[in-house]
Amino acid sequence: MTVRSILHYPDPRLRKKAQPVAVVNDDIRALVDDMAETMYQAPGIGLAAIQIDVPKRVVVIDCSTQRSDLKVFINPVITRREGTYGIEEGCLSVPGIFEEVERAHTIEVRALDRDGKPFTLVAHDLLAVCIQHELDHLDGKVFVDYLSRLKQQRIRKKLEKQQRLAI
Ligand code: GNR
Ligand code: NI
Repeated sequence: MTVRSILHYPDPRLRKKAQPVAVVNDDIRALVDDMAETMYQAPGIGLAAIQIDVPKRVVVIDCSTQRSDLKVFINPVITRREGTYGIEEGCLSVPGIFEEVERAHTIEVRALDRDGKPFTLVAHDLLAVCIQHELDHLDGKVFVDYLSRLKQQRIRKKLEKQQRLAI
């Protein structure tokens, strides 16, 4: 298992549309393990493969306070959305920025697990928000895309400056 480096907004690689996984094999399980280690080390409550520059439809999430409930979603699809809900979101690819985004309160998601077995999950609240946030990443979308142009511009300038100073 390896901690991988996370791409930062506005890196154009975060804009790629991730491709479906054809077969859940040992290579995919190794990717899942690296993603989990990267997420826990960050620390974050979710990570999409695109954030470590792997444009595949793979997501890991652990919203539990004990950090002991790893959920793996391969080729996830949201099949039902109900209600509205919003919390201040953050993103490991947009460090230091927290803004509320409107999401569905309850969702039903279908995906494959790390053994390639299909499952359906109904999620509410934080877990539902996290799943929607991660599925956006798979389509090249970042939570700041929901904010005003002015806020997006400020965030881009701030992060570009941080990245210049970090080199
Ligand atoms: O660690 C994370 N926290 C978070 C908080 C509120 C809403 C969504 C998230 S996901 C984020 C990790 C991340 O960037 N996943 O893509
Ligand atoms: Ni994110």
